[in-house]
Amino acid sequence: MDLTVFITGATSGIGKATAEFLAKHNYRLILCGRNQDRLKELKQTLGKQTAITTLQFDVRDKEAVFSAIESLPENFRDIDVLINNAGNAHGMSSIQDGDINDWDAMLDINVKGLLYVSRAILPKMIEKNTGFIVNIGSTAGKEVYPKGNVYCASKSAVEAINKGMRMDLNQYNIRVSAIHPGLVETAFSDVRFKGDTERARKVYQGYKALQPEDIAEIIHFVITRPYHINIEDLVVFPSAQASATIINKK
Ligand code: 8X3
Repeated sequence: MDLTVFITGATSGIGKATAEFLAKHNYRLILCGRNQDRLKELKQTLGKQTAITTLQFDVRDKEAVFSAIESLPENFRDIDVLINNAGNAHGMSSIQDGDINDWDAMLDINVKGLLYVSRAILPKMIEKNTGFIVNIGSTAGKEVYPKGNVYCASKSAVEAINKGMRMDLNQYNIRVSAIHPGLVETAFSDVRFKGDTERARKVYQGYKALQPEDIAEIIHFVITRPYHINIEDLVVFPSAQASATIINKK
């Protein structure tokens, strides 16, 4: 496959599964993350299947975002698809008990980070008059739930940015799409609950949660539609989930 795909948050969860899935289909991949060791490992393993380059930066650091993208080797500069996947939840508290550092982290990563990366990549897509941006949102951006406050706000922002991007980039022939997963079994809850693994595991117990590979397959489906088709908004729950708070647990 002669498409170059740029993935943020590629070292774990949905991002890693997507990198693995797309590597199998021979996409050229630019894998981004904060952890250099994990990036190196991915380059070694997936590099056996396809062309890979890695960029180590924190999406919160705008200078690092722009200089990393500017440093891309010539043969990886022509980005066809940007998957804005990096994102996390930090803490889960009532608004009056919220940790301000957690709020900053979620808004900086999930919202501002997505904007910085997109801003750095867009000029070339505009120049080429083609491209595809896939924003990984969340069902938390569709429905607020108790103690979800700022995380839900950050994902609602992704939803709004996704719509705004689609309008503004329409004249440049750039497709913009959002995928909103519900409960996906990854390290998401470990991060959210700051290493309280028992609490984290409970989130996925008693039913079959979505797996990161499920979302990877969906992303692949979305980006392989013929160019006249844009799946602009895709919401996916595990079958046992009916809303943020209704989950049929055994
Ligand atoms: C992840 C889904 O319901 O934990 O974004 O917020 S949820």
